[in-house]
Amino acid sequence: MIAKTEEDFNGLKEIGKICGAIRDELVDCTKPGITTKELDEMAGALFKKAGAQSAPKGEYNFPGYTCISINEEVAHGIPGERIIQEGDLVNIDVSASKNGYFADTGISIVVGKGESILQEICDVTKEAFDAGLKQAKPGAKKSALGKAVHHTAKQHGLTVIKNLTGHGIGRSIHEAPDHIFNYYSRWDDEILKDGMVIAFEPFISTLEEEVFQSDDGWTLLTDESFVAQYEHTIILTKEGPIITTL
Ligand code: M1C
Ligand code: CO
Ligand code: CO
Repeated sequence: MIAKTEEDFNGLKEIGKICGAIRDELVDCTKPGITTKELDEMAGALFKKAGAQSAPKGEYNFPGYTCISINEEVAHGIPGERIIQEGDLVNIDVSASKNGYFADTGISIVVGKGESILQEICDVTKEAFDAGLKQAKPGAKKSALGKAVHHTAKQHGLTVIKNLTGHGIGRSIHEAPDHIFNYYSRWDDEILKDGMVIAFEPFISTLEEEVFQSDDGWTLLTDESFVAQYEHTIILTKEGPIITTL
C-alpha cells in the first residue's frame, strides 16, 4: 500500500510494534528443549492479548500462528513437536494484522553455541538488510535493494536465495510491489514511491541459490546449505524509512 493518512501511519505502527515485540519474546524463549509448537502457542496467546490476528493463519490457513523454521528449513516451517537443540539455526517469522493493517518481521538466530558459519550468515543477513535499507528511498529503483543484498553476500563469500523475495505489505500480507529480489534484476525497473510499505527480507545462503517445497505443502527447504533471513516492515518516506517492526 501507499500510506497517506495519519490513520495509515498509526495503524501500520501499531501492528508493527505488536509483531516486533512478539518476535523478540519468541527469540528470548528459543532455548534447547522447547518445541516449536510451544513457542507458537505463546505467540497465539500474545496475538490474542494484543487484539491482533495471525496473518499466516488468517490469510493462508497456515497450520500455525507463526512460521518457525529450523536448520534445513528456510521458511514457512510449521510449528510442531520438533525440539529445539543447542546449535540449531532457528528462524522465527511473525506476521499479523490489526484494524486492517499488516506487519511482517523475521529473524534467524543460533541457539547457544553453534558452528561459527551459522552466526556468520545471521550477521551478514543483517548487514545485507542495512545495506538495502540505505537504498530504500522514494524515487530510487526497487532493484537497488537486491543489488545491495547480493553485493553484501558476495563480499563475504556467500550467496543469496533467488526464488524467495520481499514484498509489498499494508492492507494485506503480500501485495504490490510483488517482488523485492535478493539480487540485481535488470528487468525490474520499478521506482519506489513516497509512503510505499514494504516487507524487506534478505535471505543469505552458504551455497545453494534456490529453495524447494517440502511434501507438507508449506515448508521451504535446502539440501546442503544453511540460510538466514532478516525481515522488517518499512514505510518509505522522503524524510527516511520508518521501520514499524523494530
Ligand atoms: C519468502 C519466504 C517468503 N511472513 C512470511 C514471509 C515469507 N516470505 O512473507 O515473510 C509469510 C507467511 C505466510 C505463510
Ligand atoms: Co515474514
Ligand atoms: Co514477508
